[in-house]
Amino acid sequence: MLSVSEEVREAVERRRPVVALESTIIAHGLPRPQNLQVALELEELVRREGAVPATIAVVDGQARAGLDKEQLERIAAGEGIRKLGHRDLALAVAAGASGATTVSATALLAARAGIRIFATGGLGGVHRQWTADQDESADLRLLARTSIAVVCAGVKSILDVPATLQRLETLGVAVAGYGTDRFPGFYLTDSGHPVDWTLRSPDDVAAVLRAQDLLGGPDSALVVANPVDVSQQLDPGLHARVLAEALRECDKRGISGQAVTPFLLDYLVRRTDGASLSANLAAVRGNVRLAARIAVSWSAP
Ligand code: PSU
Ligand code: MN
Repeated sequence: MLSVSEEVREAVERRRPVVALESTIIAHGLPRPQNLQVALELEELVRREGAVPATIAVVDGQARAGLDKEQLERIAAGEGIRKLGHRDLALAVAAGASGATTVSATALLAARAGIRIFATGGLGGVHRQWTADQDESADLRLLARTSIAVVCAGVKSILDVPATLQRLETLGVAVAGYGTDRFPGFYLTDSGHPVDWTLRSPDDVAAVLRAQDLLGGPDSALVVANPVDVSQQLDPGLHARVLAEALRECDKRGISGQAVTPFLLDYLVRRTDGASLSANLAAVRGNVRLAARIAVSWSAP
């Protein structure tokens, strides 16, 4: 049911470094046509560090790890490309549909393909209106039962960050700051909340993965929270102002479910004149680079 490209399969078999990349950020998180360039650039960043990229998506009912250029173009073009969480995978496969995979679906398929390291922008989590609509991303529960290291710039700042951190704790998902004792805020270097653990090198991260395996217990993820550099973050004042506006607008228009996250991300891009996009891209690039270094360290004998 899962088609793994030859390059990725060979790398996994030989225990060479591989990094899984998600496709929702490409299809639904970034504006066209820049998103295709970004997808290609992210794969190139992984290669430059000596690892193999495995972008994950469903194309014409076939779940894939490792896309060729044509498949990547299909996903980036966005036409008829659905947003697939892990619960949607079987439905999409059975329907012969095409879709981009979120963190939850990507992590699931990556683990199935034998990939241990995954890079994205920001995780989904508990939305600010949770008490009214119970909108909590499926990302969190999936990470609670999947053995994968996910490198991210924290969780998207459009969320209720402390509630999301609490859920990660309740669900038993390991969280560590990379080079920081502050939890990153996606577009922002610091979300305003601390983390209990700090890892300082790719070798540090690989050591945690080995310890997870040796200790056993239920499969679960390691969240490596890697902050965007202060020089590249979105201005915190602008962020607060535009986000408040975006949340009001989302409410007013009655946007709900899967549409919430893409709406808010797009609103921020438009109302910050692209500044949120720059910060988002800086965060993703940094995460992809770090994930590749971790994969190199993890695969070293
Ligand atoms: N991070 C980004 N851009 C994105 C997402 C994350 O920088 O588009 C996507 C991820 O795929 C994540 C999803 O899994 O948003 C969460 O969506 P939801 O809140 O509907 O679960
Ligand atoms: Mn949601």
